Amino acid sequence: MPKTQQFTITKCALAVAFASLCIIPANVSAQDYQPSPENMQARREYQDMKFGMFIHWGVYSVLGDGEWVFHERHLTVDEYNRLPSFFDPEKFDARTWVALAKAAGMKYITITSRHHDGFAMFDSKVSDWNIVARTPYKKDPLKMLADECHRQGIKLFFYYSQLDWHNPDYFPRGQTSWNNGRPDHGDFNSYLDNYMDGQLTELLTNYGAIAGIWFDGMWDKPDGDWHLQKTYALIHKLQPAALIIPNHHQTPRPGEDVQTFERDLPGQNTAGFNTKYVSSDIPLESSDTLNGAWGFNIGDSNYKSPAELERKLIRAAGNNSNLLLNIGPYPNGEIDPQFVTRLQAVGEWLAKYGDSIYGTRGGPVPPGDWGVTTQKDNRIYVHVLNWGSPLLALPPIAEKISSAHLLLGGESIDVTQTADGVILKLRAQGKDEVDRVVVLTVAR
Ligand code: FHN
Repeated sequence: MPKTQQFTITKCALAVAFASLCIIPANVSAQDYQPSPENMQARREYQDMKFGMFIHWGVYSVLGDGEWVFHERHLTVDEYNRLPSFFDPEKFDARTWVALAKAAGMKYITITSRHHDGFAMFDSKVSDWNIVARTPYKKDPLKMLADECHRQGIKLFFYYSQLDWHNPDYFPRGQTSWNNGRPDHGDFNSYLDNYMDGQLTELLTNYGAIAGIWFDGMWDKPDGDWHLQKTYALIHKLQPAALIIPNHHQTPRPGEDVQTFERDLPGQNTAGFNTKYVSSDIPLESSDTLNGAWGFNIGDSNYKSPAELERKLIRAAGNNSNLLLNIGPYPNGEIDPQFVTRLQAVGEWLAKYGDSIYGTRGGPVPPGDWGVTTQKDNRIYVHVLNWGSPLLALPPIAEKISSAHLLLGGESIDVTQTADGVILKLRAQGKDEVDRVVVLTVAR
């Protein structure tokens, strides 16, 4: 095996991994999972936050061709091993990143701790395939980010790819495999129990309170035994409030705390990734990209406008879901100014309309082309996104409406409520008006 492929599992990491294995029986069963009170509280807080920043950033960013470049170009492991020596993000500033998320009105960040290339963007003792050991930067950006998130009051989730295109023990290979020079054998159980659980232990031990782990890549081996219940139990043991968010595109399993939908609203599958099943028990999330790419792609200028992004957020909230909006920073640590201006614009919109988004749940009226509803306490927020006529007819609302007014400015709105439905009288759409929010006060 070439030297670069040798994984240096230290005694220390093994001790941590085995300590957890001693406490968590291998046969931990799905039925054993009862979310702790801290976990239930974290789920509610998660739903209240509504809007998060997704960040795909790794050594692949150097090539400016997305996070799948290793696979897309069918590089060998030896070739890909050259990449970390070019990754030196001297402009990375955790304070600026977190401040941007805040300016955008985002309440949490979910960042790739490692993507499918298996390269740890943190100081891992489990393997030297990590940013501190292999790059000229030699520092741990996730530690800086975690400290800054704690300082600025932003929750931090770690994305973790279960799929690994680099580690020989990721064997048998999955459906995305190609011949990249790894040996034709490996120990998948060791990969899961020592390597992956060892790194998860590091992430949930060395970075303070972590809001959760966002898993991705299980779809690469849909029939594999991923030791999920053991890994989930480890996470909940280390940090009971940490939420497990699996992007496996399947019906949620016990131990999972949030159901996430990729590039779609809950229940939709226009992008071809998701199950149409929508959980009514756990919080929901929809993830999407600000342009078309996850990791930095120099050829992608397909930026969504602030109005499009605001509508995505509104539609997510109206579908009882969070929106996790992705950016792919440059390899030098800077964030594309096109991302920055758009995020700031969304933040300005939220500064005015946030009351109808944060802390809400999906409203009583089913979403439609016309718009969506959200609700909080004794208020129903009617988000009008398409103005077809001056009268908006909604299906019946069970509670008695006592008043209707515009969220912005407080102007009273004519409302008629009968057993057949609710009719709102609306002025025509204003220039550049994205969302007309009518607040219905109801008896609850
Ligand atoms: O393959 C990944 C992809 O690179 C990206 O990380 C997205 C984010 O949801 N998830 C995977 C595809 O399901």
